[in-house]
Amino acid sequence: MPPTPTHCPYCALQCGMFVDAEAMITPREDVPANAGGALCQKGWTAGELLSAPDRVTAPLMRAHRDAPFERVSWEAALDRITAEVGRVQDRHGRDAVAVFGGGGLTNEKAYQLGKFARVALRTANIDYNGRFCMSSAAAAQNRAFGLDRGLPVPVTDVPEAGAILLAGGNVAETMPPFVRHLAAQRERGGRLIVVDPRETPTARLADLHLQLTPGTDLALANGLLHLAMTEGLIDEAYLARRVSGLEAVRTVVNAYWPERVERITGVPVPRLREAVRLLGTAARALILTARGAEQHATGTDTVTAFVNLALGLGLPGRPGSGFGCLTGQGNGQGGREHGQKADQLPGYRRIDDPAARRHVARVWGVRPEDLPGPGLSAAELLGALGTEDGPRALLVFGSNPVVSAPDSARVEKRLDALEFLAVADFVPSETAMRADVVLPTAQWAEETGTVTNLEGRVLLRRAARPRPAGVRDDLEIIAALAERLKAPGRFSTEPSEVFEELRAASAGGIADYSGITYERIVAETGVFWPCPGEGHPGTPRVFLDRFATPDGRARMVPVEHRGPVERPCADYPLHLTTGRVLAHYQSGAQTRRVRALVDAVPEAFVELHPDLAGRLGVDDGATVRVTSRRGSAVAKVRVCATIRRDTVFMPFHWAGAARANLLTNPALDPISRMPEFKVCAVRVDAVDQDRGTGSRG
Ligand SMILES: Nc1nc2c(c(=O)[nH]1)N[C@H]1C(S)=C(S)[C@@H](COP(=O)(O)OP(=O)(O)OC[C@H]3O[C@@H](n4cnc5c(=O)[nH]c(N)nc54)[C@H](O)[C@@H]3O)O[C@H]1N2
Ligand SMILES: Nc1nc2c(c(=O)[nH]1)N[C@H]1C(S)=C(S)[C@@H](COP(=O)(O)OP(=O)(O)OC[C@H]3O[C@@H](n4cnc5c(=O)[nH]c(N)nc54)[C@H](O)[C@@H]3O)O[C@H]1N2
Ligand code: SF4
Ligand SMILES: [Mo]
Repeated sequence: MPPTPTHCPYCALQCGMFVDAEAMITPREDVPANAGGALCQKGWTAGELLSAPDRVTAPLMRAHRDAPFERVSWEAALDRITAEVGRVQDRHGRDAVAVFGGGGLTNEKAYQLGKFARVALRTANIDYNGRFCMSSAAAAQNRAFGLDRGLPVPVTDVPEAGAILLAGGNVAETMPPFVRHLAAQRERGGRLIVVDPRETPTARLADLHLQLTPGTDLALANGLLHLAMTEGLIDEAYLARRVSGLEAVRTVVNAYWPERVERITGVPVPRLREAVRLLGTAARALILTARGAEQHATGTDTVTAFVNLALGLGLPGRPGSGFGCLTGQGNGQGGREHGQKADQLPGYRRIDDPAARRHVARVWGVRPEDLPGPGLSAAELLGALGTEDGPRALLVFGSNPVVSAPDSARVEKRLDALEFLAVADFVPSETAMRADVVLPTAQWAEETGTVTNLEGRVLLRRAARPRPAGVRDDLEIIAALAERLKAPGRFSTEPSEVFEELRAASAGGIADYSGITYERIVAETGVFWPCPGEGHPGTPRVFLDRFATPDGRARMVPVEHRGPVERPCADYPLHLTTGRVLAHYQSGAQTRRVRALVDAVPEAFVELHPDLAGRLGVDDGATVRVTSRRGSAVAKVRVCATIRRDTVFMPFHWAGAARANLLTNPALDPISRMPEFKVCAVRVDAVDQDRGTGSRG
């Protein structure tokens, strides 16, 4: 059998790859995202997880949380879930059963899960881990442009940009093949500006590194717009024609003079000037944000400040230019469009919009008045589990919040307070191991479905291998539960049939997929949404003629710097920021089971500046305890001069006592409901291995 062309199971770049019958992986060269056939180490080794020794291959069940799991039949597991759902809903109402999804699910699964929650469970409470991901960028783009797509242009436009500003993204580790597009840009004389408190491998590629204090991006962006205005780099004609709200923004950014911005951000004035000059004089320029700028309690306003800068320079809607966000998960884009969000119906429709409810109810064969309203957002949903008014039962598909949610010790308590927890996963994740029932699901190479990558390009993943005996895929699980719950309408287990229904449900919505077919995706190597008809070419570049707002103009919104919720103080004198390393993915549930990746980075660590390490009297490899107002985590020291003296960094890929999320602040952005993953106040104590005590810093 020839190898099957498909895409990577991990990040939003969705590199093209071939998978053969032995699960060997080789790169495809026809997919623009990884043109030339690059893959990162995670992609190359993705096949190993298919035969992970501890892969779940039979449903697991236990009578109560302290009992050991037993392997049971699918009938027994599904019957138990149905009975528990019925019992909880009879006693506490429909919303007492909640669903938690993931941005790694294909479009078909995300769509079906949203439909299942609204039609089979009839609960308002479904949300997903994308709230922890790019939701602030989504909220800011919706507010400014009326539409939220990761990149406004295909990756093939990236090399054409004269200047790129990347705020809070470390693509050299999080999307390594993307660096090729940046390298091509450099070769053509383009310049790269990176905004990051750490001198990351990405920052080292840049012409200009703005090494700001964590949580000060908003002031930086306002300061850059201030300079663009005072230095005559503003595109007045474009603003007059295409944008509203300039005057209010001008008033606010007036107060962000360079010296003040240097004081807030720690970035020297000459660097601010250089950044604005590069951006403002390039014929084509891109301003991009990623999690570093977005995962803050002021994330939506921070991204808005960068959008304002882009609009001031006249970039959005100009060929090869614009504002964009680098989405994160494999289907981070599509996963947020088709209804697994608490406030949303398929096609990026609002669940509180009567016309949207009528349209989707018709496709689903139910009455609009039978659809629930908006439910709790991810962090609030997790926080309410097992409380008096909160959900009493939870079904999880595609997330591992015990490791990845903020203040995760509290999340463990909330999960343990549930009357019932079921998790569908292919590995015994930390969250699955707290459940009453675990349902073994198929993996990416064993099933077919579409994903929408960071460019807004809809791609087809194809089954390349049979799944192990005993395993079902998510669509089969959802269909079997829907049938037991006597749900109206149809829950197909055929991905292509689910996609046909998704096309109809999304038709006329913002994320309109009605013109996209599996055949077209294959023939055209992906189709860009919006694509409102089979004769429509798709939309590789957005906003060329108008923005997706009612009057077609983009909206500038004035925003003020407020800074992080927690500032360093006497007890917690350092900033903690968190993020990723190349070898591991997210909660680590997948990559901590791949040998080469474990060998590459075997355990959690905390980056300390040499001065700080010296003050603490710790060397590279020593063990330290990092403590915030929420709790403590223990990790090995990595001494590096690439981090600011006032900041420490921990990746969040490890479980147990090494969890960065034991420390993080669950404070939420008021608009996107994004937690403040990227900054909280901590202290670091050297752990004397013998006595468990040590010095403080
Ligand atoms: N190897 C790997 N790749 C991944 C993933 C993974 O887990 N591992 N996950 C995927 C997913 S879901 C996502 S969302 C993306 C995330 O991709 P990125 O956003 O690139 O990843 P992060 O490491 O979370 O954050 C990026 C940078 O933000 C910086 N930062 C921290 N605080 C601040 C701040 O206040 N301001 C600014 N400007 N920068 C700050 C950090 O130092 C870090 O270098 O990666 C995707 N790709
Ligand atoms: N401190 C800190 N915390 C963070 C972040 C940070 O930067 N700092 N980043 C946040 C971000 S951006 C994200 S996206 C989240 C991600 O965090 P999580 O939501 O925990 O993401 P994963 O680790 O990818 O978890 C996915 C789980 O679902 C399983 N899975 C994968 N695919 C499927 C599927 O198709 N079906 C089913 N049923 N299961 C599947 C995997 O085996 C795994 O156990 O973490 C957030 N947490
Ligand atoms: S960059 Fe992302 S999509 Fe590409 S191989 Fe690595 S993890 Fe997979
Ligand atoms: Mo993410």
